[in-house]
Amino acid sequence: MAIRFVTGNEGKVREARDYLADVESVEQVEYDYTEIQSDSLEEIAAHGAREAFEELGRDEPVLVDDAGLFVDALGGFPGPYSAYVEDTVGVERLWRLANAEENRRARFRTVLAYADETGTETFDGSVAGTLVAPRGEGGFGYDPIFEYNGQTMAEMSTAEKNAISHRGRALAEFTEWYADQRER
Ligand code: ITT
Ligand code: NA
Repeated sequence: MAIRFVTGNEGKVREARDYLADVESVEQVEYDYTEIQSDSLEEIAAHGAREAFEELGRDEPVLVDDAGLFVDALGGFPGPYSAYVEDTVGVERLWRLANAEENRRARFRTVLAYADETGTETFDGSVAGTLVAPRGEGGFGYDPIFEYNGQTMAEMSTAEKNAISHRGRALAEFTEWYADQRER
C-alpha cells in the first residue's frame, strides 16, 4: 500500500517521504481539491482530503497538508493566505515587512488530513521562531527567513528540519495514530 500525498509542493513530499521512510511509501498526486473559504486549516485540509479520496478513487488513502506562516506583529498574517502572499509579495518582501516591526516572532502551522474508507483524521503541528534576513539554500517557501535555534529552516537538512518543524510534529502525531490503527 502507498499513501497518496495530494499536493503540488515537492518540498512537502520530500519531507513526508523522509519522515515516513520506515512506515509507508508516499506517492505524490497532483489534484486540485477545493480549498473551502475558512480560517480553519483543519476544515480546509479535512475537506480537501475527503474530496480527493472520493474523486481519485477509494483504493488507497490520501494525505493533504495545509500550512501557513503566522507573523505575531502582523496579527497572524499571512496565515491561511501564505501561498498567495508567497506568489504575489514574495518571501523577501514579507521579511522586509516584518523587519519594520520590533517583534519578529512568527509561528508555522500545518494540518495534515488523512482520509481512507473509514473516515478522515487531522494532525496538527506548529513551531515558533524568529523572522530573519534570508539565509540558506535548502527547504522551500518561507524557510530562508524562518529561524529556529540559530539556524534558518533553509540551513537545515530534511531530517534536521523534520526534527523541529511544524510538519515534522504533525507527521509524528500521524505516525503514532497510524501505527495504532494498523494494530487493530
Ligand atoms: P499544496 O497546497 O499543493 O499542498 P502549497 O505550496 O500551495 O501546496 P500551502 O497552501 O499549504 O501549500 O502552503 C502555504 C504557503 O506556505 C506556501 O507558500 C508554502 O510554500 C509555504 N510553506 C508551507 N510549508 C512550508 C515549510 O515547511 N517551510 C516553508 N514554507 C512553507
Ligand atoms: Na495550497
